[in-house]
Amino acid sequence: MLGDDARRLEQWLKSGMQGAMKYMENHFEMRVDPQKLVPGAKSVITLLLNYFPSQTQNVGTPRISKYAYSRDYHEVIKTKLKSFFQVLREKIGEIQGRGFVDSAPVLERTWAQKSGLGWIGKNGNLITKQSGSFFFIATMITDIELEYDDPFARDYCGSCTRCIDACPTNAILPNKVVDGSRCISYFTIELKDMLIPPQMKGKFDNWMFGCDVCQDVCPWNRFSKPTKEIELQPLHQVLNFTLDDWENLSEESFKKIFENSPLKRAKYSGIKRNLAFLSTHQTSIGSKAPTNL
Ligand code: B12
Ligand code: SF4
Ligand code: SF4
Repeated sequence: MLGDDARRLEQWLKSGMQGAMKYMENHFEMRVDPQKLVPGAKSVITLLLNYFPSQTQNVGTPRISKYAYSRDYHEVIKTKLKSFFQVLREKIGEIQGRGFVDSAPVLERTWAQKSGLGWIGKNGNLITKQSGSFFFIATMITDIELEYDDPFARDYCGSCTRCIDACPTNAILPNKVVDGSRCISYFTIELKDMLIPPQMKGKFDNWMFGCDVCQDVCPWNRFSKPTKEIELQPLHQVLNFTLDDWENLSEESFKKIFENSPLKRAKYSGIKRNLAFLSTHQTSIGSKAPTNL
């Protein structure tokens, strides 16, 4: 059962920082108590998978967050979790439990910090000293007792405020609170069937799907190394599509090319909306400086 983290989540929800992500309001009890999600749970195991790509998109094209360069990580990680369970069963004997990545009511960053893997940065992300923050978090909740690691006690952000200063929409608030309803990732991916509010005009810095600004500026990400995971290699369309390619992409081709990609979460209509928002509200596509029309 989580104490402080439960209160932080409650406060976040009360302030409406989930915006239209109504799923964040569901299953509060499960989210703060793994025993409610997996009856008989005794341990939480946290795993990280690096997704930092070896190549980046061409400059000047609509920008995609690095986590979405490859095929969908949910599928890649679910397969890995199944094999890990198999290995554990062979080594330890019959164990029960479930593995999760991203979509279940689990406070994944909290458990990663409690498992001793890293600290929560001012940008809200879990950061490790060895490799920064460009990794996915997966969580296994099991009925076995283990020798538990100590929580990660230190915070290596110090007096740095680079992420706060660089966030194009001022979504990063004091005390490591990120207002989800102001984040470009929310507007470009999670906001379904709705227009992006006009107050955001000129602020997206050419991001079409997700946003990496608060991680790109983080000094700890100097230590990021390209992932060796073959399943997470970038799709060549993500790297090479020009603005014209995106604008002329048909729904049929979108569905075919991005069938197994995170981009399908925004749907064709979402990508088109984002492109239209960028072209109407940016003076120069691809420029790094925020443009205000
Ligand atoms: C909803 C969600 C979003 C929303 C809202 C973001 C948010 N701030 O919550 C949106 C769509 C905006 C989003 C964006 C992104 N997301 Co997201 N998202 C989630 C999701 C599904 C739930 C997060 C959640 O519970 N939020 C509620 C808030 C209250 O919880 P929290 O931010 O996790 O904070 C908790 C802890 O950090 C802790 N905490 C907070 N402050 C402090 C302070 C101290 C001192 C301590 C000890 C603890 C602590 O308490 C909080 C809980 O009460 C998780 C998956 C999951 N099930 O956990 C992925 C997840 C957090 N997202 C992830 C990623 C990669 C991203 C993006 C980088 C994607 C992108 N490039 O566009 C951005 C980053 C934006 C940012 N700076 O946070 C990864 C994070 C990996 C990492 N290294 O941390 C996750 C874990 C998915 C995964 N399985 O890999 N996301
Ligand atoms: S992902 Fe982008 S918009 Fe969201 S908090 Fe980070 S810098 Fe701000
Ligand atoms: S940019 Fe600076 S303040 Fe922000 S998470 Fe990284 S180290 Fe912490």
